[in-house]
Amino acid sequence: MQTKPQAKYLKDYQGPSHQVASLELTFDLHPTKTNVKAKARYTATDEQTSLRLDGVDLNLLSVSVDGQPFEQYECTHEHLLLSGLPKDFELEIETEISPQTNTSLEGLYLSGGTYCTQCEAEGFRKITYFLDRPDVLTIYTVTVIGQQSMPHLLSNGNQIESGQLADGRHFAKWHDPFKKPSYLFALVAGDFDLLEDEFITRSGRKVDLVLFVDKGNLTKAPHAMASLKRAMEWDEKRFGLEYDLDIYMIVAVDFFNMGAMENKGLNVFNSSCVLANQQTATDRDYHTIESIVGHEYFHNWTGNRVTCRDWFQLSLKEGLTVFRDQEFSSDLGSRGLNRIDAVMAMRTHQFAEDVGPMAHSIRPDKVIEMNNFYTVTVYNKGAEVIRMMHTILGEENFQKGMQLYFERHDGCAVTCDDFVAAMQDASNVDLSQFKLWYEQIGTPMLTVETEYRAQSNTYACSIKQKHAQNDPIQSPLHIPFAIELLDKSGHALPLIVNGERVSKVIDVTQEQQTVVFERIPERPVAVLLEDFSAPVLVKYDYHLSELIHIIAHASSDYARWEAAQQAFQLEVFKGVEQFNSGSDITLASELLDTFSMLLRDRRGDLALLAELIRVPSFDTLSSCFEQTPVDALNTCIKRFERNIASQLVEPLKQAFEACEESGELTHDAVSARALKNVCLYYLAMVADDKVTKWIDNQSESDNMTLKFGALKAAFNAQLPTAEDAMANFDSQWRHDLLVMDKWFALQATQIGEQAIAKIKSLYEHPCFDKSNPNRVRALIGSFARNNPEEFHRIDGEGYKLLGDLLIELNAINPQNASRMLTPFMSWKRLDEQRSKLMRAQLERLSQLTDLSDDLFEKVEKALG
Ligand code: B3K
Ligand code: ZN
Repeated sequence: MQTKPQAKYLKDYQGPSHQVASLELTFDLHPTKTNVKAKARYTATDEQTSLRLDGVDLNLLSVSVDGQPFEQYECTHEHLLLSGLPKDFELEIETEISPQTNTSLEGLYLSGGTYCTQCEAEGFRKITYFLDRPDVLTIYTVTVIGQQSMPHLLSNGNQIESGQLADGRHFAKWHDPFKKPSYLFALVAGDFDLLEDEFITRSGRKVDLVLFVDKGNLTKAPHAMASLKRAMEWDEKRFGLEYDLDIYMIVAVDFFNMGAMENKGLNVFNSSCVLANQQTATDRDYHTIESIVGHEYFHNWTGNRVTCRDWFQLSLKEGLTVFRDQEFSSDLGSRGLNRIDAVMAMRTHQFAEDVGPMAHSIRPDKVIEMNNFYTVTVYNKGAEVIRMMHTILGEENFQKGMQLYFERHDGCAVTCDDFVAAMQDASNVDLSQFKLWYEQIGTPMLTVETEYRAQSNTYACSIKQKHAQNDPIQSPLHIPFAIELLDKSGHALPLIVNGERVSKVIDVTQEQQTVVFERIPERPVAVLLEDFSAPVLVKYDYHLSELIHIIAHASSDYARWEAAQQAFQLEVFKGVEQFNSGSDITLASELLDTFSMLLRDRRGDLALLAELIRVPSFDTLSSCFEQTPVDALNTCIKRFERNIASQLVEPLKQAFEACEESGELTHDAVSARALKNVCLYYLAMVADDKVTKWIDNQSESDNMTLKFGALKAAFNAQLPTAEDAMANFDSQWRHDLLVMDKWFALQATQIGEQAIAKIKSLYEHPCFDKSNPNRVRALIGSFARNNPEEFHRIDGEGYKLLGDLLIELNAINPQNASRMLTPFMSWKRLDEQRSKLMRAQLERLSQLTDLSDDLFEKVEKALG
């Protein structure tokens, strides 16, 4: 019988039993018999004589204490328990591990022919026995021994020695002068092409920058390098933070569970988040790469120099670093569009997590498998909480807070409370009520009512806050609520309260609050929660005409997009009713007219225009319903798209033709391509000869954004040419798996009686590989997320496809399996028949005898 995985609780936190002064590691690399020697100086923090080290899947070869063989130990499945120890001693442990058979991609593993490591959160224990917890920081010296066929032997910090060995192998020795926790350790060994550059810091130090990519991929490396240099410069300018080592290395590997990892001085990246040129990568990919390169770089201060005391504090580094990478992208690109991206992630994924069985606060207090908590809540909502502090304090005070945080905690492992305390002390702004954001669970709801009083020229706005049912915190939160009042021409009216001009951010701190704005000459249109100033839901009875007014006239890109989203929402509510009563589903003509006007006008950012006229996704819209009306929603989305296509043929054509697209990577060119692709997507649904020709031409483009845009348009509209186009793409790109991922993702969106069988048959495609997370995510992740029609088939075949795969992944790669399981977490929000079918898949999983902790935790919660 398997023992039930045990949960850990924040309330049980205790400091480490020992401090570690230094750690010397020696790796003798071998695919199945890598020898690891770990020599460390331990000092007990009190009188105890025993030490419990973490270690999993290790073959223990020997233990010695102060140079003498030591036998007073017990070795269990997850620990090494030593007893009868002095207070201060040197411990040397020799173990053997097998990177080749490690398909979990955690610990030391082989990716293609490259050795690499992934230690966050608790992967170091798969390498050697150690106090594998973030509050044990020490100085690492690492020797890597390998074959000559692996010319590059890398670890953190600076290389201090290297040389040949008698047996024809060679070694390299690395020393990292900064104390770090085990999760930031990294080792890489392989044969690469190198892109080298340098950066001079503002204090004049030279830093070598090296990008290691698979042989033959050098033409795809410059964008990541340029992104890194931009990130280094930006962090100096905006946060005053400078890089601290003499070398910064990034290695791209093909087998990786997430985007990238911020190991000190030696980032390991998923190759999909590094490699790009215009032939192989879309503009979106370029943006993602810049933001992830930035994110990992920014961790050097927020995460590495100041790290987390325990894993419950993960948002301390992740929420803050996401906030920093969002600001980086916004300062360098379009603030409005970046905000739209961030809010979309919140609304579509985080709000869904909040109403599902995995709902947790940004600082969770109970965890079974830590890898399950690298969530949109900890990351994205965590970033929103930091953003609210920034809004409340303002940039200047926020930066003072950051400075104080580093002054107090550099080199330490701290808590979210420590961060808030630094912000509060530096700014003298009381954040005691605000701190509840770290504990509350679920999405708070603000109900807003407004009243215009013509006699007094006042506009009263009353706001009521309500917590989610599953929220343990039921006292009011401190919510920065931004509001704008637009006049008839769309200009923001000055906000005057009690005779004084006030900022647009209202501090909502009570359960119910009313603000009366004065000197309002006419009934205004209210823009509520401007810029998504807090991660909350707003309930307000908008009239479609008010939303159209905002879309057409507001000056803020974000407000216009938000209004378009709300308008689609209103239309969907109406459409679902029409579906239920069997009547025709159509988009309101006022909305179509507005889109038509915008397309003809083409003022402002074309990428924004592309976003304005895009019908929100199934997942985004389903979050507006307590129970997802699957069939009605699928029908509405399709009908709306066809409506736009058929009613706006001319303006869409006009816009498509008018888009000057220079083929460059400037913001304007990227925006033009975005609009072109949206136009083509719609036009393909009503394709005439002209449109077909445009699609054919664009499919030949050597710019991947355009090429793939055309392919997607043809495939989605099931044009007669689509099948050949897909086959051509396949034969053109088989040599490039990252490009093939786009093809797999598109294949996954196909519909029709044979869809499931066809998607399943792609498992046999020569490029597909279930042990590679990128392939799995491209095909099956995209199926579950972007193909609601087939995934939610009423015969349950879509759920079965995912269920079958999860059973296989559970044995290969539990972390990836657990992430892929997420769509099943919302089974309770489906109709009776579908929820039964989904539940049946969860039950199948729960019966597995070798169910991983990762899946166990989520399945148990889902079924509980
Ligand atoms: N810190 C890593 C994520 C590690 C995930 C472990 N399951 C990447 C990042 O957030 O920057
Ligand atoms: Zn991060």
